[in-house]
Amino acid sequence: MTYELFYWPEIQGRGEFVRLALEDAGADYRDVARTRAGFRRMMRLMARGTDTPSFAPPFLRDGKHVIGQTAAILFYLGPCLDLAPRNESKRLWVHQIQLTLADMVAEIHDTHHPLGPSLYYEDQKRPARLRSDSFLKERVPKFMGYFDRLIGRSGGPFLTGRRATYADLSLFQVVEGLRYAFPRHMGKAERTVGRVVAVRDRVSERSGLAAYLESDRRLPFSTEGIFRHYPELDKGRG
Ligand SMILES: N[C@@H](CCC(=O)N[C@@H](CS)C(=O)NCC(=O)O)C(=O)O
Repeated sequence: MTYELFYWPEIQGRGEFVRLALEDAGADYRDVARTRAGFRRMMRLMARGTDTPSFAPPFLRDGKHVIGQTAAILFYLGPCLDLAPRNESKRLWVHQIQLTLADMVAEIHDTHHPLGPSLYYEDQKRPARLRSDSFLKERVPKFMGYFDRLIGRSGGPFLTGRRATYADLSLFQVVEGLRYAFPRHMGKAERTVGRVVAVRDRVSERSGLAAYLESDRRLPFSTEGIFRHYPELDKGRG
């Protein structure tokens, strides 16, 4: 059965967290909305046409299941793709970590849109500077320090131990996105979270992912996505 992934066609966005898991596992999947007809189907499915309509993409269809919310999709896919532990409490632990990553992703979005998605970045530049400043100074070390400690207490090399899970792939994506958005700041901030950087490096070398990252299926980061590079927001503080 081919998985169907529904996400906006021109950005990595939150769809990328799901895509990384599918690509890592070499799963058979289609990025449905990358064709015009598929895009229309995505909009129809959100409006009606399923008993479990999503508020926003990404969502995934696997046979009779239509699942929205990035963390819920990964919770479902994890065992199927061998990217989650079999043991229930360990699986819930990975889910908890993924939800914390989702919290961080929401804060990353708010660095450039602190007043909400209805206004353009250009209309909220000043609040965005204030928000980015405190995000870089306080929240990056708090989140990254937390993930770094988890790797330490698991015995490593990954977040929950010897085997990589979808949460490690998501941590990779967060580091990549932050490097794109805040290159000056991250150059310094990464020095104190060596275990997180090591997870990022290990994940990038996994065979399925390395091939994907080189392919044209991996869309570039841009100032349309969640991670945006605006030089004026990147303070270069470590
Ligand atoms: N909590 C959801 C958030 C989904 C979400 O915000 N999707 C964005 C794109 S990344 C969107 O299309 N939002 C439209 C909206 O909020 O109106 C998840 O993690 O999947």
